[in-house]
Amino acid sequence: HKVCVVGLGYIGLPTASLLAIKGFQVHGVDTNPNVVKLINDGGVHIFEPDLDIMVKAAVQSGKLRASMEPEEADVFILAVPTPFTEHHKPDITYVRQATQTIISLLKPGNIVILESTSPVGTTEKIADWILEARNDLSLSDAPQSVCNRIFIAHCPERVMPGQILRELVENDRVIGGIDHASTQRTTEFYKSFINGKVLETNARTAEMTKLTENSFRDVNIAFANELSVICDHLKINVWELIRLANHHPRVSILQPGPGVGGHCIAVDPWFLIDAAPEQSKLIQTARTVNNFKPGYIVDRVIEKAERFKEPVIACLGLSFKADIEDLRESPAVEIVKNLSARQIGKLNIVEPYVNQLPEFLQLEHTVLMGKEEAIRESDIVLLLVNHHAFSDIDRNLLKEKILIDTRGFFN
Ligand code: SAJ
Repeated sequence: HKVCVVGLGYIGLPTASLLAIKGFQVHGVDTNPNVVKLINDGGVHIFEPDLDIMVKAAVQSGKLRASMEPEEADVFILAVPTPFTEHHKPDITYVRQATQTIISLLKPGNIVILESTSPVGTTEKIADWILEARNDLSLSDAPQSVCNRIFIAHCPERVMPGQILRELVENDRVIGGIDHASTQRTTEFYKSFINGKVLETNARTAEMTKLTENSFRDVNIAFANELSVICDHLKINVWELIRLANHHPRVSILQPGPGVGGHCIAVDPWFLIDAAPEQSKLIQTARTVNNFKPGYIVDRVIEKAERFKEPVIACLGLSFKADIEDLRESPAVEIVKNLSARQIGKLNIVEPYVNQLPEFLQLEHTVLMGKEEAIRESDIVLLLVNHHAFSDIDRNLLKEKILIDTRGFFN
């Protein structure tokens, strides 16, 4: 079997290399020439534990090759970004473009799989785009057209950054075909390289399942974040509160933090809200609660900083969550940017996963430092990311400091 993976990002690249390791001939496609070259040289452009080793092995085995153009294959996997516009509308331009690039290559018997998290109805749109351009292909099981048929399905990615390689193999997968035969063919394909269960449904339900999973998490984090604000008001330790409440057999509260970041949990609920604005009140409120949190933290820091003439604030962590280097859509970045714009003092920034500050933070009053040095020199310590690398921080260093611990890390 030959597989063509379109989009070599956080999902496409690990999937392409896993398939290559499992023995498929894999052709990876990316629109960025630097990414293509790097991968063909056995390198990676994203950080994910052990991904570098896997890509290298896949390329060296001769089973994985990348280019800017797709090639004929048996299976096509689309793993391109599905961002939202500034008005919170889903933007499926990349899915459309990726589909356009493979249309002329499709042959009867091919399977086209959409892995990108997508608004409900996207898989049906892919089918429409393909069949509009290729009237020689069909989705029909009628005897006269069966030899022309192709298979189209959605199999939403479900992996967690930081654990992608394990979850890619172990997680159960939901597969929703545009019709029953598409579901079956796609199921057979996934069963050949993953260990998790493969659960069959239709395309719209599969799309909705993925959006539901991430909205579930967003709503539950919002609950924890709301508790943290209530607890501040009532002078109760929210971390202790949650720990105690979670001893109840049917209570399982998530952890509050500085806000919700990344390109999934903070984005996907909008796909549901856009499709059913009147029916999605709770999901909308969760977004509001989580988006409120960074500004709330900034206000808490400013309150404390006012006591000092020239406050120095140690900001621990920039990434959107623990133990990864991804700064995109990070509430920690939003907070640090905001503090920096207000010029309230010097910011000693600590982020073990980067070698230099992103350009927008390269300012006179911001400096990237080692953790202990940054804390020693500071008046206020602002913990933003619960990186494992912070766990050996000498607690004595914190004694004289004002601590704002957004993750309950030092609790
Ligand atoms: N967060 C909290 N408190 C928590 C858990 C998370 O504040 O208790 C914050 C994190 O710090 C981070 C944000 O939420 O800023 C999102 O982090 P995450 O770990 O919840 O999720 P992601 O974005 O890394 O990955 C999610 C996963 N979805 C679910 O767990 C339902 C992953 O399985 C999906 O594949 C991924 O989104 C995706 O690509 O959609």
